[in-house]
Amino acid sequence: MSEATKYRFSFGPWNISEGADPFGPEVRSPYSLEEKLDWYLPLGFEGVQFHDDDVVEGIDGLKPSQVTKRAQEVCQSLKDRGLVAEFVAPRLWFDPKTIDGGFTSNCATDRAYALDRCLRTIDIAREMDTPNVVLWLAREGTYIREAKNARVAYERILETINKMLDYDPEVNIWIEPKPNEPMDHAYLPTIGHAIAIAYQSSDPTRVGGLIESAHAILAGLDPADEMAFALAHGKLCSVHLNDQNGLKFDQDKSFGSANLRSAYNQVRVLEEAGYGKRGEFVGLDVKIMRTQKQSDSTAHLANSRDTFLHLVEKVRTVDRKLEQELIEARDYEALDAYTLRHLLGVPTEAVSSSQQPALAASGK
Ligand code: XUL
Ligand code: MN
Repeated sequence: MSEATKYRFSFGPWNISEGADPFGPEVRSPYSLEEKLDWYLPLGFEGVQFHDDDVVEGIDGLKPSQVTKRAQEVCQSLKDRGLVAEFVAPRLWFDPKTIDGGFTSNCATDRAYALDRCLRTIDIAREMDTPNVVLWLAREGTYIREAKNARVAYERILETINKMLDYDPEVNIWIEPKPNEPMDHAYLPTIGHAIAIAYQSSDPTRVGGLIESAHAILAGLDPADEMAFALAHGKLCSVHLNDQNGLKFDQDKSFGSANLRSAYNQVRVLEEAGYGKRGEFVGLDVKIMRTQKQSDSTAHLANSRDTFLHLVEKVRTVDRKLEQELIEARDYEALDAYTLRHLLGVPTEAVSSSQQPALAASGK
Protein backbone atom coordinates (compact mmCIF):
# COMPACT_ATOMS: atom_id res chain seq x y z
CA MET A 1 0.00 0.00 0.00
CA SER A 2 1.32 3.46 -0.83
CA GLU A 3 2.14 5.84 1.99
CA ALA A 4 -0.65 8.09 3.28
CA THR A 5 -0.58 11.64 1.92
CA LYS A 6 0.66 14.26 4.35
CA TYR A 7 -1.49 17.18 3.29
CA ARG A 8 -0.09 20.70 3.09
CA PHE A 9 -2.47 23.63 3.48
CA SER A 10 -2.58 27.14 2.07
CA PHE A 11 -4.73 30.26 2.13
CA GLY A 12 -4.45 33.89 1.02
CA PRO A 13 -4.12 37.03 3.18
CA TRP A 14 -7.59 38.10 1.96
CA ASN A 15 -9.02 35.18 3.97
CA ILE A 16 -8.34 37.14 7.15
CA SER A 17 -10.75 39.97 6.45
CA GLU A 18 -12.39 42.91 8.13
CA GLY A 19 -15.97 41.89 7.36
CA ALA A 20 -17.09 44.54 4.85
CA ASP A 21 -19.90 43.42 2.53
CA PRO A 22 -21.85 45.30 -0.19
CA PHE A 23 -24.26 46.55 2.51
CA GLY A 24 -21.95 47.54 5.33
CA PRO A 25 -18.43 48.62 6.23
CA GLU A 26 -15.60 46.85 8.02
CA VAL A 27 -16.38 45.54 11.52
CA ARG A 28 -12.86 44.42 12.49
CA SER A 29 -9.56 46.28 12.22
CA PRO A 30 -7.02 45.20 9.62
CA TYR A 31 -3.83 43.25 10.29
CA SER A 32 -0.63 43.88 8.34
CA LEU A 33 0.66 41.24 5.92
CA GLU A 34 3.53 40.51 8.30
CA GLU A 35 1.13 39.91 11.21
CA LYS A 36 -0.93 37.56 9.06
CA LEU A 37 2.18 35.65 7.96
CA ASP A 38 3.06 35.11 11.63
CA TRP A 39 -0.13 33.05 12.06
CA TYR A 40 0.33 30.62 9.17
CA LEU A 41 2.49 27.97 10.83
CA PRO A 42 0.69 28.07 14.22
CA LEU A 43 -2.58 27.53 12.32
CA GLY A 44 -1.08 24.55 10.45
CA PHE A 45 -0.59 26.25 7.06
CA GLU A 46 2.66 26.56 5.12
CA GLY A 47 1.51 27.79 1.70
CA VAL A 48 0.62 31.41 1.00
CA GLN A 49 -1.59 32.38 -1.93
CA PHE A 50 -1.14 35.94 -3.15
CA HIS A 51 -2.68 38.51 -5.41
CA ASP A 52 0.00 40.64 -7.08
CA ASP A 53 -0.97 43.63 -4.93
CA ASP A 54 -1.04 41.56 -1.73
CA VAL A 55 2.71 41.33 -2.36
CA VAL A 56 3.29 44.79 -3.85
CA GLU A 57 0.76 47.35 -2.67
CA GLY A 58 0.13 50.17 -5.14
CA ILE A 59 1.77 48.12 -7.90
CA ASP A 60 0.48 50.32 -10.74
CA GLY A 61 2.28 53.42 -9.40
CA LEU A 62 5.68 51.74 -8.95
CA LYS A 63 8.75 51.34 -11.15
CA PRO A 64 9.84 47.77 -12.05
CA SER A 65 12.85 48.03 -9.70
CA GLN A 66 10.55 49.02 -6.80
CA VAL A 67 8.21 46.09 -7.56
CA THR A 68 11.15 43.67 -7.58
CA LYS A 69 12.53 45.05 -4.31
CA ARG A 70 9.20 44.68 -2.50
CA ALA A 71 8.65 41.15 -3.87
CA GLN A 72 12.11 40.15 -2.62
CA GLU A 73 11.29 41.56 0.83
CA VAL A 74 8.06 39.55 1.03
CA CYS A 75 9.86 36.44 -0.19
CA GLN A 76 12.38 36.90 2.63
CA SER A 77 9.49 37.29 5.13
CA LEU A 78 8.19 33.92 3.94
CA LYS A 79 11.58 32.25 4.26
CA ASP A 80 12.07 33.68 7.76
CA ARG A 81 8.83 31.98 8.80
CA GLY A 82 9.30 28.65 6.98
CA LEU A 83 6.54 29.45 4.46
CA VAL A 84 6.35 29.22 0.66
CA ALA A 85 4.32 31.11 -1.94
CA GLU A 86 1.93 28.75 -3.73
CA PHE A 87 0.95 31.18 -6.49
CA VAL A 88 0.49 34.83 -7.42
CA ALA A 89 -2.71 36.05 -9.14
CA PRO A 90 -3.16 39.36 -10.99
CA ARG A 91 -5.97 41.35 -9.39
CA LEU A 92 -7.61 42.27 -12.67
CA TRP A 93 -10.91 43.53 -11.34
CA PHE A 94 -10.14 46.64 -9.25
CA ASP A 95 -8.63 49.19 -11.58
CA PRO A 96 -10.95 51.51 -13.58
CA LYS A 97 -9.22 50.19 -16.73
CA THR A 98 -10.78 46.76 -16.06
CA ILE A 99 -14.33 48.01 -15.52
CA ASP A 100 -15.46 46.12 -18.64
CA GLY A 101 -13.00 43.25 -18.16
CA GLY A 102 -9.33 43.00 -19.01
CA PHE A 103 -8.57 40.38 -21.65
CA THR A 104 -12.05 40.72 -23.15
CA SER A 105 -12.59 44.46 -22.81
CA ASN A 106 -13.91 46.15 -25.93
CA CYS A 107 -11.16 48.78 -25.50
CA ALA A 108 -7.68 47.95 -26.87
CA THR A 109 -5.78 50.05 -24.28
CA ASP A 110 -7.61 48.27 -21.46
CA ARG A 111 -6.65 44.90 -22.97
CA ALA A 112 -3.03 46.04 -23.18
CA TYR A 113 -3.15 47.08 -19.50
CA ALA A 114 -4.51 43.64 -18.50
CA LEU A 115 -1.76 41.80 -20.39
CA ASP A 116 0.91 44.06 -18.93
CA ARG A 117 -0.44 43.48 -15.40
CA CYS A 118 -0.27 39.71 -15.98
CA LEU A 119 3.34 39.94 -17.15
CA ARG A 120 4.24 41.96 -14.04
CA THR A 121 2.52 39.28 -11.95
CA ILE A 122 4.80 36.70 -13.59
CA ASP A 123 7.81 38.88 -12.64
CA ILE A 124 6.58 38.97 -9.03
CA ALA A 125 5.94 35.20 -8.97
CA ARG A 126 9.52 34.63 -10.16
CA GLU A 127 10.87 36.78 -7.31
CA MET A 128 8.67 34.82 -4.90
CA ASP A 129 10.15 31.49 -6.05
CA THR A 130 6.94 30.15 -7.52
CA PRO A 131 6.25 29.36 -11.19
CA ASN A 132 2.48 29.44 -10.62
CA VAL A 133 0.06 32.18 -11.66
CA VAL A 134 -3.70 31.91 -11.04
CA LEU A 135 -6.23 33.57 -13.30
CA TRP A 136 -9.60 34.20 -11.71
CA LEU A 137 -11.18 35.98 -14.68
CA ALA A 138 -13.52 38.10 -12.61
CA ARG A 139 -14.84 40.55 -15.21
CA GLU A 140 -14.23 38.50 -18.35
CA GLY A 141 -17.92 38.16 -19.12
CA THR A 142 -20.98 40.28 -19.67
CA TYR A 143 -23.93 41.87 -17.91
CA ILE A 144 -25.90 41.60 -21.17
CA ARG A 145 -25.01 39.29 -24.05
CA GLU A 146 -25.05 42.00 -26.72
CA ALA A 147 -22.23 43.93 -25.01
CA LYS A 148 -19.41 41.72 -26.33
CA ASN A 149 -18.81 39.18 -29.04
CA ALA A 150 -18.36 35.97 -27.03
CA ARG A 151 -16.45 34.13 -29.77
CA VAL A 152 -13.96 37.00 -30.07
CA ALA A 153 -13.74 37.09 -26.25
CA TYR A 154 -12.68 33.41 -26.10
CA GLU A 155 -10.05 34.10 -28.76
CA ARG A 156 -8.75 37.05 -26.75
CA ILE A 157 -8.49 35.00 -23.56
CA LEU A 158 -6.53 32.33 -25.44
CA GLU A 159 -4.28 34.93 -27.05
CA THR A 160 -3.43 36.45 -23.64
CA ILE A 161 -2.71 33.04 -22.11
CA ASN A 162 -0.36 32.26 -25.02
CA LYS A 163 1.44 35.59 -24.56
CA MET A 164 1.94 34.79 -20.86
CA LEU A 165 3.31 31.32 -21.72
CA ASP A 166 5.67 32.90 -24.27
CA TYR A 167 6.85 35.56 -21.82
CA ASP A 168 8.26 33.01 -19.35
CA PRO A 169 9.02 29.42 -20.38
CA GLU A 170 8.73 28.32 -16.73
CA VAL A 171 5.36 29.85 -15.84
CA ASN A 172 2.33 27.65 -15.12
CA ILE A 173 -1.15 29.14 -15.51
CA TRP A 174 -3.97 27.84 -13.36
CA ILE A 175 -7.45 29.02 -14.32
CA GLU A 176 -9.96 29.35 -11.48
CA PRO A 177 -13.42 29.18 -13.09
CA LYS A 178 -16.49 30.88 -11.63
CA PRO A 179 -19.83 31.17 -13.45
CA ASN A 180 -21.02 34.58 -12.22
CA GLU A 181 -20.36 37.43 -9.77
CA PRO A 182 -19.30 40.09 -10.39
CA MET A 183 -20.62 39.49 -13.92
CA ASP A 184 -24.03 38.12 -14.87
CA HIS A 185 -22.23 35.44 -16.90
CA ALA A 186 -18.51 34.69 -17.05
CA TYR A 187 -16.79 33.27 -20.15
CA LEU A 188 -14.99 30.41 -18.40
CA PRO A 189 -17.72 29.26 -15.99
CA THR A 190 -16.58 25.68 -15.33
CA ILE A 191 -13.46 23.55 -15.21
CA GLY A 192 -14.52 21.98 -18.51
CA HIS A 193 -14.17 25.38 -20.19
CA ALA A 194 -10.83 26.00 -18.47
CA ILE A 195 -9.44 22.63 -19.55
CA ALA A 196 -10.64 23.09 -23.12
CA ILE A 197 -8.73 26.36 -23.34
CA ALA A 198 -5.70 24.71 -21.71
CA TYR A 199 -5.58 22.10 -24.50
CA GLN A 200 -5.99 24.85 -27.10
CA SER A 201 -3.07 26.84 -25.71
CA SER A 202 0.46 26.85 -27.11
CA ASP A 203 1.70 24.66 -24.20
CA PRO A 204 -1.08 22.56 -22.63
CA THR A 205 1.37 21.00 -20.15
CA ARG A 206 1.64 24.38 -18.40
CA VAL A 207 -2.05 25.28 -18.21
CA GLY A 208 -4.42 23.71 -15.69
CA GLY A 209 -7.14 24.54 -13.23
CA LEU A 210 -7.92 25.51 -9.67
CA ILE A 211 -11.37 24.42 -8.53
CA GLU A 212 -13.27 26.31 -5.85
CA SER A 213 -16.10 24.30 -4.24
CA ALA A 214 -18.46 27.30 -4.03
CA HIS A 215 -17.89 28.25 -7.68
CA ALA A 216 -18.83 24.73 -8.85
CA ILE A 217 -21.98 24.85 -6.71
CA LEU A 218 -22.87 28.27 -8.17
CA ALA A 219 -22.63 26.65 -11.62
CA GLY A 220 -25.16 24.02 -10.45
CA LEU A 221 -22.44 21.35 -10.50
CA ASP A 222 -21.05 18.90 -7.99
CA PRO A 223 -17.61 20.01 -6.73
CA ALA A 224 -16.36 16.43 -6.25
CA ASP A 225 -17.29 15.48 -9.84
CA GLU A 226 -15.68 18.67 -11.15
CA MET A 227 -12.48 17.79 -9.27
CA ALA A 228 -12.64 14.23 -10.61
CA PHE A 229 -12.94 15.59 -14.17
CA ALA A 230 -9.83 17.76 -13.74
CA LEU A 231 -7.94 14.92 -12.04
CA ALA A 232 -8.79 12.58 -14.92
CA HIS A 233 -7.09 15.08 -17.23
CA GLY A 234 -4.09 15.53 -14.90
CA LYS A 235 -5.10 19.17 -14.57
CA LEU A 236 -6.12 19.75 -10.96
CA CYS A 237 -3.31 22.06 -9.87
CA SER A 238 -4.94 23.51 -6.74
CA VAL A 239 -8.25 23.78 -4.93
CA HIS A 240 -10.15 26.43 -3.02
CA LEU A 241 -12.17 24.33 -0.62
CA ASN A 242 -15.09 26.10 1.03
CA ASP A 243 -18.89 25.80 1.05
CA GLN A 244 -21.95 27.48 -0.38
CA ASN A 245 -25.59 27.25 0.69
CA GLY A 246 -27.45 27.18 -2.62
CA LEU A 247 -27.60 29.67 -5.46
CA LYS A 248 -26.93 33.03 -3.88
CA PHE A 249 -23.95 35.38 -3.51
CA ASP A 250 -20.53 33.71 -3.28
CA GLN A 251 -20.46 32.83 0.41
CA ASP A 252 -17.02 31.26 0.97
CA LYS A 253 -18.38 29.43 4.01
CA SER A 254 -16.12 27.21 6.11
CA PHE A 255 -15.43 23.86 4.46
CA GLY A 256 -18.28 21.42 5.17
CA SER A 257 -20.49 24.09 6.74
CA ALA A 258 -23.47 23.77 4.36
CA ASN A 259 -23.09 20.20 3.07
CA LEU A 260 -20.84 17.88 5.02
CA ARG A 261 -21.51 14.96 2.70
CA SER A 262 -20.43 16.97 -0.33
CA ALA A 263 -17.27 17.94 1.58
CA TYR A 264 -16.66 14.23 2.33
CA ASN A 265 -16.96 13.40 -1.36
CA GLN A 266 -14.52 16.18 -2.32
CA VAL A 267 -11.97 14.83 0.16
CA ARG A 268 -12.64 11.29 -1.08
CA VAL A 269 -11.97 12.22 -4.71
CA LEU A 270 -8.75 14.06 -3.78
CA GLU A 271 -7.48 11.29 -1.50
CA GLU A 272 -8.25 8.49 -3.99
CA ALA A 273 -6.41 10.31 -6.79
CA GLY A 274 -3.30 10.89 -4.64
CA TYR A 275 -3.86 14.65 -4.76
CA GLY A 276 -1.13 16.29 -2.67
CA LYS A 277 1.49 13.62 -3.38
CA ARG A 278 2.96 15.74 -6.20
CA GLY A 279 3.24 18.78 -3.93
CA GLU A 280 -0.23 20.22 -4.56
CA PHE A 281 -1.63 22.30 -1.70
CA VAL A 282 -5.06 22.05 -0.11
CA GLY A 283 -6.13 25.68 -0.42
CA LEU A 284 -8.97 27.05 1.69
CA ASP A 285 -10.77 30.11 0.32
CA VAL A 286 -13.00 30.74 3.33
CA LYS A 287 -14.43 33.84 4.93
CA ILE A 288 -15.26 34.35 8.60
CA MET A 289 -18.81 35.45 9.39
CA ARG A 290 -19.23 39.20 9.69
CA THR A 291 -20.67 38.74 13.18
CA GLN A 292 -17.38 37.44 14.64
CA LYS A 293 -15.10 39.41 16.95
CA GLN A 294 -11.59 40.59 16.12
CA SER A 295 -10.11 37.76 18.18
CA ASP A 296 -11.93 35.20 15.99
CA SER A 297 -10.31 36.41 12.76
CA THR A 298 -8.68 33.06 11.93
CA ALA A 299 -11.16 30.56 13.47
CA HIS A 300 -12.71 29.66 10.09
CA LEU A 301 -9.28 28.65 8.74
CA ALA A 302 -8.48 26.39 11.68
CA ASN A 303 -12.00 24.91 11.59
CA SER A 304 -11.92 24.24 7.83
CA ARG A 305 -8.53 22.54 8.04
CA ASP A 306 -9.72 20.46 10.98
CA THR A 307 -12.88 19.41 9.13
CA PHE A 308 -10.77 18.42 6.11
CA LEU A 309 -8.53 16.22 8.28
CA HIS A 310 -11.51 14.59 10.03
CA LEU A 311 -12.97 13.81 6.62
CA VAL A 312 -9.64 12.30 5.48
CA GLU A 313 -10.01 9.93 8.44
CA LYS A 314 -13.57 9.13 7.35
CA VAL A 315 -12.33 8.34 3.82
CA ARG A 316 -9.51 6.17 5.16
CA THR A 317 -11.75 4.18 7.50
CA VAL A 318 -14.68 3.55 5.16
CA ASP A 319 -15.51 -0.17 4.78
CA ARG A 320 -14.49 -0.62 1.12
CA LYS A 321 -15.47 -4.30 1.12
CA LEU A 322 -18.99 -3.53 2.29
CA GLU A 323 -19.26 -0.67 -0.20
CA GLN A 324 -18.22 -3.01 -3.02
CA GLU A 325 -20.74 -5.67 -1.96
CA LEU A 326 -23.53 -3.10 -1.91
CA ILE A 327 -22.47 -1.77 -5.33
CA GLU A 328 -22.44 -5.29 -6.77
CA ALA A 329 -25.89 -5.95 -5.31
CA ARG A 330 -26.93 -2.56 -6.74
CA ASP A 331 -28.33 -1.80 -3.29
CA TYR A 332 -27.72 1.93 -3.38
CA GLU A 333 -30.30 2.55 -0.63
CA ALA A 334 -28.12 0.48 1.68
CA LEU A 335 -24.98 2.22 0.40
CA ASP A 336 -26.61 5.56 1.14
CA ALA A 337 -27.58 4.48 4.66
CA TYR A 338 -24.10 3.06 5.30
CA THR A 339 -22.46 6.31 4.14
CA LEU A 340 -24.66 8.41 6.43
CA ARG A 341 -24.01 6.13 9.42
CA HIS A 342 -20.28 6.21 8.72
CA LEU A 343 -20.33 10.02 8.63
CA LEU A 344 -22.44 10.15 11.79
CA GLY A 345 -20.09 7.75 13.54
CA VAL A 346 -22.87 5.34 14.54
CA PRO A 347 -22.71 1.51 14.27
CA THR A 348 -23.13 0.33 10.71
CA GLU A 349 -24.88 -3.04 11.08
CA ALA A 350 -28.33 -3.56 9.61
CA VAL A 351 -27.93 -1.33 6.59
CA SER A 352 -29.06 -3.74 3.90
CA SER A 353 -32.49 -3.14 2.35
CA SER A 354 -33.02 -6.90 2.64
CA GLN A 355 -33.72 -6.21 6.33
CA GLN A 356 -37.03 -4.73 5.19
CA PRO A 357 -40.26 -6.69 5.68
CA ALA A 358 -40.99 -8.74 2.59
CA LEU A 359 -42.89 -6.11 0.61
CA ALA A 360 -42.74 -8.13 -2.60
CA ALA A 361 -44.57 -11.01 -0.92
CA SER A 362 -47.43 -8.70 -0.01
CA GLY A 363 -47.70 -7.61 -3.64
CA LYS A 364 -46.68 -3.95 -3.05
C1 XUL B 1 -13.35 34.98 -6.15
C2 XUL B 1 -12.33 34.15 -5.63
C3 XUL B 1 -11.02 34.82 -5.46
C4 XUL B 1 -9.91 34.07 -6.05
C5 XUL B 1 -8.57 34.73 -5.89
O1 XUL B 1 -14.60 34.49 -5.98
O2 XUL B 1 -12.54 33.02 -5.28
O3 XUL B 1 -10.76 34.91 -4.11
O4 XUL B 1 -9.88 32.84 -5.42
O5 XUL B 1 -8.48 35.86 -6.62
MN1 MN C 1 -11.28 31.30 -4.86
